[in-house]
Amino acid sequence: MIPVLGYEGRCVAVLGLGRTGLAAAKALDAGGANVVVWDDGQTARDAAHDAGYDLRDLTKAGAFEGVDALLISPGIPHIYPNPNPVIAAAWEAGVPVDNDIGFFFRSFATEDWDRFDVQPRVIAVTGSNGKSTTSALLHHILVENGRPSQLAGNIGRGSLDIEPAHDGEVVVLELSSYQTELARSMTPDVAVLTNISPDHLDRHAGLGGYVAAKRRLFAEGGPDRAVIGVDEPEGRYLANQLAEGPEDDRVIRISVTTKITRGWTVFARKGFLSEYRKGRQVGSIDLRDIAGLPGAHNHQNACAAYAAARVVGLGPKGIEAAMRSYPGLPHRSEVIGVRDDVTFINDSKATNVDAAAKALQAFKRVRWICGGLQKEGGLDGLVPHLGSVAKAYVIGREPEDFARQLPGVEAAICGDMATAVAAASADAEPGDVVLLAPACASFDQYDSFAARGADFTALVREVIT
Ligand code: UMA
Repeated sequence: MIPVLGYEGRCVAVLGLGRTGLAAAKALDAGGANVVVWDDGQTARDAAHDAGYDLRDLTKAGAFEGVDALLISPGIPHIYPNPNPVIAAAWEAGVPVDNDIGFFFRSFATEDWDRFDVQPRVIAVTGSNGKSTTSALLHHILVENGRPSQLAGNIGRGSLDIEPAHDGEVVVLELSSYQTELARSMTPDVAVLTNISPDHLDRHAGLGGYVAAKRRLFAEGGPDRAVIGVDEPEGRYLANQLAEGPEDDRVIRISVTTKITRGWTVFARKGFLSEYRKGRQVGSIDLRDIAGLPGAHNHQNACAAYAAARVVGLGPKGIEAAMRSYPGLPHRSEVIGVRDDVTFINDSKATNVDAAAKALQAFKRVRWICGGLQKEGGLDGLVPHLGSVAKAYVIGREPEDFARQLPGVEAAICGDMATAVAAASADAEPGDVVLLAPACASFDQYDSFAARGADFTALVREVIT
């Protein structure tokens, strides 16, 4: 764990006792802070009490008396749609509100680093889709090339949970908009934006707020290098703002639609990744047969991870070799198995329209398991990408409403996963892909996208064995 610096003998309150909050409470304690904790849920409070944490009811009047800072978890709304009442009370009491990312950046560098030959670096990865794959792939590339690396953040491990840095270490932090919006310090050496599409609009009061939350990582963090996906106007705007001109190689532009040869660029077209610097091609990789990275959306992730790995000094050959051994992440383009030339793929993490559209584009003929809790903005973004869909098998509490929004697509109203998997596998013909890519959150039927993906995986295993 990273002991939190600067709060010795001072009182810090922690709201939210999941992966972030518990790791933060430990890290604060290790740094000598007086830690009080609270969670709106009784179960989490009971668990914290049993683990010996000092509970303080932060919902009570005067609870912030003597508190120097409040650290909150990313899942707790801090402004939209409404601030959590505890956070509103902290504002009222003038107590600074921060998150684990802010505390991490203020505590990561220590005096030990004076003895290191190579200063540790932090690469922070954000974006609407692909940030987990980009982060995990980058971590894998670093480790395979002999660089010490740790992976944390939105990918499932609280940032304060990692070990203090080794000589030459690279920490890869996946950051969500919830995290970048609030952190009071964010000073990565390299910042990466994969892409932008609408997501979490309720938490940011719309697309403008969402983009502004992500932009903080670049505008307030002041990274030495920025790797930016420029296939959407938001990315082009950000790259333009950060660079002095097209040749300014502090900004590395990545694309899966356009060949860009001015400045420092990495792009993938027709399955080939190319790196250009100062007008010359300096690296290339044939991505087409890399099993762990199928489809243009994964090629975008490959471009982002490649660019960040180049920034910390790795060579194209070593990066390519590591990409070939990348095992993939659960619930992201995860091949569960093949039966009678039908491939079953779990992309439960495709929780929004853009991610599902990208998954659909990666395959030729799809039996598509979709639906769930729809996000704001509707399904219009899917419509241009339905050409590969042989039939949709719709799950969720309101499958009829989802199916109505898929013009020209034959749709079976399945309701639950078991019905959908049974129907899709019965209908599938050789060469088809049975794809779970819901374009929705899971919370109407599951606790998380991971639970939904695990259900799909278990049902598919019954079918294929
Ligand atoms: N809680 C309250 N009050 C509230 C809401 C929640 O007290 O109003 C409490 C809950 O009772 C619970 C705790 O807060 O005990 C949960 O906090 P949390 O939801 O932030 O969950 P963590 O376990 O800390 O996980 C968080 C991230 N979760 C979210 O952003 C929702 C994890 O990302 C991340 O991996 C983890 O920190 C470690 O950094 C998950 C996620 O779904 C994967 N992220 C979203 C996404 O990818 O779309 C952004």
